[in-house]
Amino acid sequence: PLEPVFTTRDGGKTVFDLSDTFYTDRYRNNTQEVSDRFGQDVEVKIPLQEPAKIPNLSFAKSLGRKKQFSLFNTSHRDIATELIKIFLAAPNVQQLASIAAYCKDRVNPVMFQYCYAVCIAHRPDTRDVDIPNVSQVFPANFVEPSVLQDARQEASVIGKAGNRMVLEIPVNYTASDREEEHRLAYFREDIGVNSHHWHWHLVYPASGTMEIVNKDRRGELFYYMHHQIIARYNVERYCNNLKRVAPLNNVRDPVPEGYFPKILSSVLNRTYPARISNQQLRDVDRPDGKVELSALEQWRDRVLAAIDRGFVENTSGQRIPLDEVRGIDILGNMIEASPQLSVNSQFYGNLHNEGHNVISFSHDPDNRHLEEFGVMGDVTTAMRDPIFYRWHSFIDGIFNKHKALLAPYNAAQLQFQGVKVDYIEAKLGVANARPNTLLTYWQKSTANLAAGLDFGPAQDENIGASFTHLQNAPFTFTFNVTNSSGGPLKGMCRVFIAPKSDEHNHALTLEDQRLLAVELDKFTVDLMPGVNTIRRQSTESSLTIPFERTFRAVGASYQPTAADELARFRFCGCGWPQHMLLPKGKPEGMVFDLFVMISDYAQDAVQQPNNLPNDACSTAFSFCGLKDKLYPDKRTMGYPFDRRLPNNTLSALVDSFSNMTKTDLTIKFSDRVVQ
Ligand code: CUO
Repeated sequence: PLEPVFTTRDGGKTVFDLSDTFYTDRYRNNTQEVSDRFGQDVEVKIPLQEPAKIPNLSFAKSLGRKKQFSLFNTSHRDIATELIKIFLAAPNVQQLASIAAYCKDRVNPVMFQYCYAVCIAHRPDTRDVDIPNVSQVFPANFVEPSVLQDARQEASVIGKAGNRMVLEIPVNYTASDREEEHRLAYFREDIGVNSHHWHWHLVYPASGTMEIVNKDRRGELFYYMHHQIIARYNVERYCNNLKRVAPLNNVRDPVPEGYFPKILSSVLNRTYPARISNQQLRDVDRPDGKVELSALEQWRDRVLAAIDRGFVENTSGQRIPLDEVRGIDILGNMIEASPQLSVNSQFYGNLHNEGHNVISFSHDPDNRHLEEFGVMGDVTTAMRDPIFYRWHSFIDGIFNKHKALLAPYNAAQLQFQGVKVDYIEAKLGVANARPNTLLTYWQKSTANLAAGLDFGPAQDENIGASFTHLQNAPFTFTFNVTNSSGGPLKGMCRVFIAPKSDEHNHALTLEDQRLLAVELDKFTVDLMPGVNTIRRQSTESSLTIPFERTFRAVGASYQPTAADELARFRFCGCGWPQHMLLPKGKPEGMVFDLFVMISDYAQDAVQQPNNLPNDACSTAFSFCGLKDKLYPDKRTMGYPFDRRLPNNTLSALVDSFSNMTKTDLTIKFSDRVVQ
């Protein structure tokens, strides 16, 4: 990828001009090539300053430019941490630009992109600088490779963007219907789902400097964001008549799920290695990392024992209780693990990360074939593989065990005196729509691949590629709420859906339902005395980001409006894609419980440490938090479904508490493609 390092939100084309000072010696004799790279029609050229100090990049030598970079690999992460420190230490943005330009072609490109994006996301003076979406910078990680070949051809043969064909990314290219797991490929291989996951790990790095790692409740959010992904995946499996995913509890068992990714690695121009069906996992012993299966088992046993005992021990032997407030956060950082935030990484190890490594190298654990890691080795691509969900179900099971050992929520923790939710509905925004019947279908959309094509067209030109993804018709929630307290109240409205029955149509217990509950939205409401009617659009969800932020939506016939441009320049990719807000449902309709609870905001409110306005990007706070602020909900994440509840059924629960209610919600899937 050779796109300019920076774009700014001023609406103009800005590049940092490398033509006078050659930070990479190879360019010195080829001024023409340098100016070609940035196109002729650049409006603003910013000459780069000399870096005050040329950074010593010898620490990055062992991760070659053609090696795959993995955030799960400890030595790779240590190298990235050094580069991030260099970027963060730059005294101002001009110096940062110079240093970044100096480093860009001298270190591993994928690591560069990651470190650069982490730095942009964390420096106060780059608040207004875009982080290019990973699916545009490294499109090879997201689409079937023959499309990229066509894209290059299209770019080189057809000069004007307007005349170029929109290329089509095929659906169903990774497997056939003989493979049951392939029914979920639309979820696992969704560009928005994968780019969200990459951005999440970028916003919440496990290692780096303390100031970027040590975020409010990051361990808890690691648990919650991945827990919700597993809940969503299991619900999606029910929609496709599959049973829940089996946790990968035993690393000695062969893994029945094979996966053949067929996407290209960004640095090697070869496809990611595949994993055959029934692969046995083995000890990894490679030049840049070793891990034994027995270590995974030992760490697992120590973590589970700590949960049973109700405390962890830090490096000086002090006991720290795994209580109902801090316990989950401690466990999240310890199991992921974050070397900086784990209470004792020597003892509790690096369970989740090393599991990714063992799985991702199962095809060549000792490097005898000189193969790189499979898709599980990188946060950009891991969610494509069925085994991601098995591994994360296992990790989620450990967290859930801790939660299950806490006392069930009691009435005082659930009720909101004086508040009664009388009525809820979700309704499509079309005339004569039936309440509580929602719709999903396929949609064909277009994304621009231009930024990620080496020697492709200039940055302002388009290579449109169309792809088919799940979509839901927009809808509106309506709630009627009575406030009989006599004065105004403020509440937090928490909206979930939960499946009512499993793949055999057996009714689920509340204990099953709470682990499968999918958060749809969370927002504050002001309740005046008397009856209140609250309306909320599905597009306002606290989980999602709009399409324009997931993809830079351009194609041959696409003319961006001012609002699109604004969205593009407010680009920020952490957030569940809006088009995946609802599970697919079934053609005949699949019935869910739509659940709403209004909790007492007096107990939910968080006193923010600063008065900074909310960052324009911070709209998907349920999964991504708020930039530079505390997580804006004091309850533990997932409340009220993160702990056991005092009733056996959801009906009994909502009957016991007036501030909750539920209704049947049907999601119908229509198997047609809307352009
Ligand atoms: Cu996000 Cu395992 O943590 O991939």
